[in-house]
Amino acid sequence: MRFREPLLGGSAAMPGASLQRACRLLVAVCALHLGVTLVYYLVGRDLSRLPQLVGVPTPLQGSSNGAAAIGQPSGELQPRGAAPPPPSRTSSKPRLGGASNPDADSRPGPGPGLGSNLTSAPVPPATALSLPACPEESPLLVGPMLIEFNKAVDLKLVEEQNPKVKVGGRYTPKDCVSPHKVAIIIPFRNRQEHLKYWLYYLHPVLQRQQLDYGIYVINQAGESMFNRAKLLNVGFKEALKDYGYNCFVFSDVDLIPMNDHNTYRCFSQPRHISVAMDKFGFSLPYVQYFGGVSALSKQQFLTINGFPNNYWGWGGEDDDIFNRLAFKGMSVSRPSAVIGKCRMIRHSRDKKNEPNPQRFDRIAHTKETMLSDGLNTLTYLVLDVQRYPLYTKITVDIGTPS
Ligand code: UDH
Ligand code: NGS
Repeated sequence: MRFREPLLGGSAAMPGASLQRACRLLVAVCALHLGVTLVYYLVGRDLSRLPQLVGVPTPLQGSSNGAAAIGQPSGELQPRGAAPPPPSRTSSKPRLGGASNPDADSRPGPGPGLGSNLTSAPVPPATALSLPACPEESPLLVGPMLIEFNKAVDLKLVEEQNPKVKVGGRYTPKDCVSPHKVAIIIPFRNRQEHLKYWLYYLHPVLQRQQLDYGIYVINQAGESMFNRAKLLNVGFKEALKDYGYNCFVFSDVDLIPMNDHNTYRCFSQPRHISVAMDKFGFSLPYVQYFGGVSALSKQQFLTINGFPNNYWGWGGEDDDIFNRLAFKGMSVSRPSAVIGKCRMIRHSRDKKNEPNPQRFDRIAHTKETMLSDGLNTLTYLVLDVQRYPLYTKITVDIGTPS
């Protein structure tokens, strides 16, 4: 009571005036609080959304999965076990690709007559704006997986088991924006049975890894000597005509990872993925080994002028790639031998892929040849593009040994 009178002043005579005054004060304080809250909300909202709006990727470098020195796999052990689930089309006609044909390279989307269900913007802008970035490590991973090749794969079933995979073998996570826009390039000829296993095992893994990916099977036309590295160069160029991929995983068709923590994405240094193959007793055959499955960012690939085009037949091209990386001052990033375990589908040697007698001489000269043999001299003719439900198959004439 004592304090009320001075506070009320001249209006002390009005009944309930002190209550009125107190209410006004309360309203003012509330308004101020609301205003401050609003400002904080707006500022906070902008900050958290900026990276998604402009598609700022999580930096490829500095990951916990990151670089290990060549031949010194980084430790990233992950326990637990789970088996993955077990295991059609559109087309086009010849066009030139490669350095000799700038037209083909500037194709913004699939060419005339191509099954062109793929778009260059798989995430509609409105959706992309409201999605958070995918976490650094996917929460969907299960760890070790049982891999076996004793049951035939039915691709129709694989399609049904992977309903979120779009035509051409494209997938984009629905609930988050992945910074890893990965084109997976598979060199190929007459290995359909192996491809079926690959699709059956890899699609679920790649989705759990929350990658924004597409599958490209680069099929060498004709009967001449096989050329793995040149097919991979073709895959790089052709995939970029579909979408803004920033990462390229080059995978043999017969290699399956045994642990989904072995992420098929790029790192600050070129990544060797198949580091512990069953056929080598789950370890590297030699420290410079870079064969099987590897991943290079677009920039890493461009820095080494792509892969060599002139390794016809088996062997040496992966060593040449390793040399290119070394000459450009890069190191190789690897998962641990536990995470990097993988199985190879056993098979006999393919016809027209006999050991290349020139390979030792070639790898001795990578330093000079890498400047004049690679992406800048790549020529080929695309004969056909098929967009199957689970992969894009590009049939290509890459010529014959010169
Ligand atoms: N490839 C084909 N078709 C071929 C040759 C190679 O698709 O005719 C592809 C396929 O993706 C394969 C990759 O190129 O996984 C590498 O082929 P490679 O022959 O260099 O390697 P791979 O590990 O075989 O398949 C090594 C020789 C096997 C000898 C086995 C003797 N028991
Ligand atoms: C090396 C080859 C590599 C090949 C590796 C593993 O000797 O191209 O063996 O081959 N290098 C040379 O021949 C110069 S594998 O056992 O997987 O067939 O990748």
